[in-house]
Amino acid sequence: MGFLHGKRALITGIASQRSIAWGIANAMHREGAQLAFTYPNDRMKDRVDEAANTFGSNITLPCDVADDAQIENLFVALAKHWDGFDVLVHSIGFAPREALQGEFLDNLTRENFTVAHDISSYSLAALAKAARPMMANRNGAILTLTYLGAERALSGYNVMGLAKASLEANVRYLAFNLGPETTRVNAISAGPIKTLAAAGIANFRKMLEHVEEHAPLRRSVTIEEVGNVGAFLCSDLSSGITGEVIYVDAGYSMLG
Ligand code: 0WD
Repeated sequence: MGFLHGKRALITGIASQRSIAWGIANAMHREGAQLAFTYPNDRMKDRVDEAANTFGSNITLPCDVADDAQIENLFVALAKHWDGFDVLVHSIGFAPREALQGEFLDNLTRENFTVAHDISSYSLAALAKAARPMMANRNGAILTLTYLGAERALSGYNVMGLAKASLEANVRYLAFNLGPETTRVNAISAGPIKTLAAAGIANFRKMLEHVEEHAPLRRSVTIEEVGNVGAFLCSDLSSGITGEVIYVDAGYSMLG
């Protein structure tokens, strides 16, 4: 029996089979969790329906996290399938493409800053708040994805680094707030992986090559490796861990 047997998990952020959320869904499915999925717009619906099908689920629900009404409706709709659930995976990040070109100040605007923080950080707390009545007192877990650019100035990551720093603080405040009702909140800081989101970062190829040359394991990581740690962090095996950022990066972050 898998270590997530009996758990119900809502997974956001599947955009393709290369998505980190795909790796997490795959590991959670293997470990026995029942899954439900969100898609951000009609264009993505078929792809997410297909993913759900792969993982033995027929629950796919719309949710663009830029829209308060869609966040609220998501849990009204989910409640028609499940009376409660145990795991929320937030695998969502976005900044306007031009903000990830050039140096930090080149394309910095109030609008770019706001959008990056809204979609990449605020959405975690907004989803956690709306999910709260369905997740409380079940030894549940919330998981998000962050990147080393939150704590180091990395060329090209620009305003996304600020948004990820906010996201990591968000993890700590949520963990503090939700701990008394037995919900844990953690982040995985993943090494660079070639996904659709990564394609928007001008320097991405260079970042990947640098990691492959210098990380202790002399390679980057896979969505399977991130998925396995995600499944662990959302299971009762990690019941003593909350408010943490766990690195799945082939050891890169500890280099001087
Ligand atoms: O190297 C990488 N790929 C890393 C990614 C290293 C470390 C962290 N991460 C983070 C990302 O910043 C993000 O938070 O992992 C998370 C997942 O990213 P991913 O798997 O690399 O990228 P992708 O497959 O593109 O999934 C991100 C998805 C969106 O995909 P697209 O490509 O359509 O932007 O985030 C979702 C969407 O599915 N998303 C939204 N979902 C709901 N509402 C929204 C939105 N407004 N915007 C984006």
